[in-house]
Amino acid sequence: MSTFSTFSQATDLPSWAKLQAVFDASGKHLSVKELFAADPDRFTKYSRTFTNYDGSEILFDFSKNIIDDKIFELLIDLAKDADLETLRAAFFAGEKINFTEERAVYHMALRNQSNKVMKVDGIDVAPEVNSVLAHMKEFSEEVRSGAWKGYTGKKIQHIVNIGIGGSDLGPVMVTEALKHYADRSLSVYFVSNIDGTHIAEVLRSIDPETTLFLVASKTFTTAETCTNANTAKAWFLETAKDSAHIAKHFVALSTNAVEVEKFGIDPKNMFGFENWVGGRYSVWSAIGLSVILYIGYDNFEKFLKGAEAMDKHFTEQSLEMNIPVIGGLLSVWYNNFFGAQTHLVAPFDQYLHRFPAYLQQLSMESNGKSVTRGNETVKYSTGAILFGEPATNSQHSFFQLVHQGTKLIPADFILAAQSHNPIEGNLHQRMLASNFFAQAEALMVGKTEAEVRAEGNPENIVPHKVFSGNRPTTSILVQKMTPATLGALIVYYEHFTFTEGAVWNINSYDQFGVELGKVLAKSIGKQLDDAAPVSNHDGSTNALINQFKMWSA
Ligand code: G6Q
Repeated sequence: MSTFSTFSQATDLPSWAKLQAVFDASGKHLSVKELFAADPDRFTKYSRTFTNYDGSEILFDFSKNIIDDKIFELLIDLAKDADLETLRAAFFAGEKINFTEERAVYHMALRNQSNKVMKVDGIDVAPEVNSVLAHMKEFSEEVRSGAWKGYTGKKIQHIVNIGIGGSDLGPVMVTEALKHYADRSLSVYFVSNIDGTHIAEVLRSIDPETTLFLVASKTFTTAETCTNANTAKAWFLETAKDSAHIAKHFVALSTNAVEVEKFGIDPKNMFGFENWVGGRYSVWSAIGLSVILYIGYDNFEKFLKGAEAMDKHFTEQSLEMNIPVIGGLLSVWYNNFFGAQTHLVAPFDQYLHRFPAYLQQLSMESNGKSVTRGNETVKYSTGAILFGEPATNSQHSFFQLVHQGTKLIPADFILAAQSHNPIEGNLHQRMLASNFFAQAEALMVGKTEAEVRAEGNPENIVPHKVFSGNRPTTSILVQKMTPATLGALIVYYEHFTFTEGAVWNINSYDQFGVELGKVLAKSIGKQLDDAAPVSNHDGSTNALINQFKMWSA
């Protein structure tokens, strides 16, 4: 067993067996509507308010979930039985809880705005974090003010982040989410896909004289990023000619100084971080440079402070009051007892349109695991399939299945009370908000046969218009989607994911699953260099490759 595992299978935990018994006896038949009718305090009992460092608040309403007092108590026991608090202490002490890669998981040190001593391998990492932040501040101020000039003396207008996975999804999501705070004279672009279309389309919109490329790669060896960065460099040099000009137009966000230098980027234009920052947790690091350039350093600092406040909440609050712990435990409840396969996150916020995509990586790369921390195959279901789209758009597409399908789909709805764009006398915002409330209510309350009949529907139509209801939602109401709020919200989901992983007894911090396909792609890539037919794969793969060779010739 790894040092961080004190049990084998989550199903062996005493509270798991108790939860199973309660589920079988009554849990699966609980009606949230009836629980509300019976308990006027239900909302108060199951909602929690998070107070951010700036005094702003976020309301997490868990009361529409299928739980009662007994289940809530047993879920908390489950966290205790799984030794969540011990693992959390190791996590925040910089211990190597990512034991398969022998790494600490210490992105919390990147948002250590209160400047605590935070050690990895006995060394305080705070000074290094602060020095990179100071470098990013100085650099971003130069670029934003126009003091930093392109090779022909012009101010930078276009920022292109070249990176993939964790070196892309965070920056894309945050720049979109906080666009309200952006310097609109700058445009940001993100190139991630190896599909040449991605970079080709971006290059069509920019000008080499006024473009700054950020090559974002922790390892600086990722095939997609290296290929895209080389394409960008070749495109730039077509106009700029002299490779000395690269210094003004390419910077690197990486841990690999050797490869950065080989690429031709001056090490003083490199913003570093350490291997205790996992890719999907790296938006808080140098990987966030595009965010800083776009919204300014002060706003980024607020983003970090909001994140730090949620870390503080997570480490200091009792399990019963701990918002990410409750969220994660409810996810286990649905996943493992109700057999739910999915987790829907629907932001009622257009600025958050990439938030579900970001959370998909956070959740599914972290908890898409089937081996315990004790190296055994898990005997239960782990990571949920996370999906989502902003509402109200999603209501007009897949919400049908959420309301009337055969599957239980636990959902999170997110709304900011104050819109950044209160246009038409705030009409849009009121309509948006009314949908936020209505969807959660409708999913819980449903519509009975009697109600459908009373509406005068013909008898053969009645069953089609019935809504079973009792479909669980968590409503997250923020005051305004500020940098501080977004920081806290992301960290809510980070520690939600940690909680699930702690109970499932899996290592949430490695990602070997993405390796196999990468290795195969490399060897097949070589076979695509010529027209000779291949025969060393399975029948389907051989036929597909050979057809591709014929059609692409
Ligand atoms: C995230 C993953 C992965 C990673 C990308 C990019 O946790 O490790 O998504 O971020 O593969 O890696 P590089 O930053 O090294 O290019």
